Amino acid sequence: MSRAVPAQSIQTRPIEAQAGETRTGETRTDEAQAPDSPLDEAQVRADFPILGRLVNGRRLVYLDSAASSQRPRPVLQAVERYESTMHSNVHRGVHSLSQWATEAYEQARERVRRFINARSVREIVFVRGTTEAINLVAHSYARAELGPGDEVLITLLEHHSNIVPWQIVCAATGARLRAVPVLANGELDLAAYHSMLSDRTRLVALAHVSNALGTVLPVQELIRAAHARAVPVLLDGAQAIAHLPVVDVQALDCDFYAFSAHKMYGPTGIGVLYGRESLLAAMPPWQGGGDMIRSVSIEETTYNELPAKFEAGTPNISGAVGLGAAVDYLERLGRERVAAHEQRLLELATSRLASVPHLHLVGTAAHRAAVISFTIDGVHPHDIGTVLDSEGIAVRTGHHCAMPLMQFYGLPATARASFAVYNGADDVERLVAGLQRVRELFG
Ligand code: 7TS
Repeated sequence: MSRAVPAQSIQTRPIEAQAGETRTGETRTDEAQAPDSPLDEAQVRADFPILGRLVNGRRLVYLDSAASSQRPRPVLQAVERYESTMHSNVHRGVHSLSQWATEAYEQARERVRRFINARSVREIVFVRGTTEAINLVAHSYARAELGPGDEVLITLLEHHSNIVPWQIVCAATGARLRAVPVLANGELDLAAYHSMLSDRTRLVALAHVSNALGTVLPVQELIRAAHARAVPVLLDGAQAIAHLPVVDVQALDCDFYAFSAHKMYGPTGIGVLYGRESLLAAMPPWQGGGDMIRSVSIEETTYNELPAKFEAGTPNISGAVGLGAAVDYLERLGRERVAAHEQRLLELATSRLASVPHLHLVGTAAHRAAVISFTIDGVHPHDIGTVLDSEGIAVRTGHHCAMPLMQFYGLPATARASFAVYNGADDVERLVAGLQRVRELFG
């Protein structure tokens, strides 16, 4: 069971061809753009085939990228090329397809390592997504570390996937889950964080960016304070990874970082757990099966090295390939340019929505990613979403899997517009016009 495939053993170079293909003009994003020039909106939009379709007779305005982003042609092509020219199982065979598949899978891991600046590919575990990454840490790391009297510290603005796994392990171990409150504007109550961090805290788990409000947490300060007490920190990066100008796990000095490919222009069913190698090495496997073992007898099993120890069973190989292509795509666009584009949209949308009568923004933190939650007096958010859909505009309505936060605001739900690289000022105008229509229909 070899993990590394010697380059000279490969007859053709399928992955290089794949990467090359995305550079030959089949995608329209312009590599020659100067790093500080603005994003070419028309070119980027043309990369996403789904944006060409009509919804209810109107050009689709997709403002639900926080739930799942769309995929550009280079990602679709990379997955199709993998599936149609090199699919086999990984880490198993001497035959060529298995070697190509293994190389494709492991090259994707290296791309992810570089993307988040991890020290080693041993720190990059492929999982199904953010949810599975957090559950892995909860069940492998926290279950062994926690006992009665210990505390896990989260915040009130977490997605359910950064709440429920901790409730489950706390119930199993007798530990206590505590949530740091937020301020009315959606920022974290920093004074409360510092006072709640204590000798009992064994783990801190925080959203890097809130999915419901867009708040960007000052994670470096929060991590420094936790580390001063030797408490490890997990960051839920689901909403950060595709939207911040940089995510550098070494600069952040976080211990775990979780994200999903489908929120960064990659496929569903694949995501990443970054873990500091010293922690991952000491953690027991979570799931047992093929690929995660070195040798098995009925009496005893020895485990494979990192990261295979945490990747039991046949993985999502084409998903990893698609994730690798999504990393390339974001890097070609330039993450700073993407973040600047989205910040301009956020400013525009914030000021344009302020012109809609009886509309209230929920969450106005000073540092926000391009997510806007809002309510309109007298109109249920689901009705807002339904009317907008009839106009071809996709937003999410509901509690955004952040029910404790909604409770804090005394709201059952909000409408949420979340922006991505393919949105433009015209989308903001369509949203504002759609909201005027909501007002007309609901008086
Ligand atoms: N953490 C955050 C901050 C999220 O926004 C989400 C998904 C998850 C975790 C879970 O990610 P998954 O890929 O494992 O499902 N957020 C949303 C959302 O805002 N609307 O739909 C899903």
